[in-house]
Amino acid sequence: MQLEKYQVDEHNQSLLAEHKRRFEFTAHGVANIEDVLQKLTAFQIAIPSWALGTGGTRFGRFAGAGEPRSLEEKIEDIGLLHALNKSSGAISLHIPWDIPKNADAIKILAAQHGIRFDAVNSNTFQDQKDQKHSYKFGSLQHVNKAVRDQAIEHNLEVIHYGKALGSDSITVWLSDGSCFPGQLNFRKAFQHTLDGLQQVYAALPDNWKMFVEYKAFEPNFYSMTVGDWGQSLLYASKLGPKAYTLVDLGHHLPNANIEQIVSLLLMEKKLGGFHFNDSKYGDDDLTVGSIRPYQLFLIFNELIEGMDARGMNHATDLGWMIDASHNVKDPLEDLLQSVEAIKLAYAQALLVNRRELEQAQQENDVTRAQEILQAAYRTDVRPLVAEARLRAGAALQPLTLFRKLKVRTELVKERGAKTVATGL
Ligand code: LRH
Ligand code: MN
Ligand code: MN
Repeated sequence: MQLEKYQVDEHNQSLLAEHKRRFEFTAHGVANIEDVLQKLTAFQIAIPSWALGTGGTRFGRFAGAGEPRSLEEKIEDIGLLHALNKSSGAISLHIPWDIPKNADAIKILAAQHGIRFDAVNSNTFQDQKDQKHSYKFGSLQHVNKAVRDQAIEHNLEVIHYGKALGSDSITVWLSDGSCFPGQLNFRKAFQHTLDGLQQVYAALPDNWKMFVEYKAFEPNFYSMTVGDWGQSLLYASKLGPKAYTLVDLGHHLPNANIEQIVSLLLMEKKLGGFHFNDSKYGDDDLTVGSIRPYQLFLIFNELIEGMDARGMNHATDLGWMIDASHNVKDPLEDLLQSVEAIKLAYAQALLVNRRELEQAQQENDVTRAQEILQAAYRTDVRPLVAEARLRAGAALQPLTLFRKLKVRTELVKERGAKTVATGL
């Protein structure tokens, strides 16, 4: 299924008068409105290839209908999202869940939908069929060199696929760790992992980045070999200037101050990118902004502060990816909601009066500082994000149009009711 321009135009036309009224009201209070709109338009968020089917838990999976059956259909799905919101112009591939067998054709298809390839992800947390050595006791940390070499080889293969697609970064997330005290020699596990990452790093093309993603727990529950931002930063620092820390919002212990982590990583030039999602307990992978939207705003507030301090380009200097997938919603609707939540938090953070905030901080005026942040957070920025979409040729209300056009029903007609996408 493909969205036609006239369908978007008709939808926008029907909502235009009301939108203009709301936009003018909000825009009136924003001094640098054109700058804000231009930044919102430029900001693109990569969609993970593993989130286009219904996610599961270890207790079961309830497959949706009309799920994409191939990488080509996943790209078509992201094309639909991008046509609706003009904010999802990138895909992040997980290999071997999605192997681009014919990279040239895949690249052309993606380009037709205005989609580029963001970070490629390696997978040494599952055993694949025909794989020689098992990752049951880890991959790069493994006590057996043959297992470590196999994991290194896989990462090199992922870089190879990424190069063919025009990607310029690899995300390495390791599930390595231990489940019980005494199982692992922490020092040796770290050194083996560092050695493996160094070999992968050595194979990076000049313009590539490596993102080292950390996670506090799961699937290992006693120790994780890349368990927090300190450990990730240690690896990234030892590896060199092309290695960065990747922050997945769900990968912290409860109540972690993620915005402070972000600020310091940025200061150290070691923040590489993001996996956006939301959670109440652990790595819940829920829709972005569904549980803690204020935290998301505070993170964006630090991102903008830190990126502006270093003269960075908000849209292109960090990797922005969603990493959310779950059991109960239509994955495409869910992704539309996640992208919208990210853009709303970004828009709110763009409205923070930085000069006044700095002054309040300088004067230790704590009350005023809080007022300034919350004034931005409590602004209804939905009309600003909608206006940016309108100017980019997208839908004023992507979710409404998605439902009105019965996109899922069309996809079920094309693909059938019983289809299962690859992924978690
Ligand atoms: C691990 C993780 C990591 C994986 C993805 C599927 O929890 O966040 O980024 O690649 O989930
Ligand atoms: Mn992740
Ligand atoms: Mn995760």
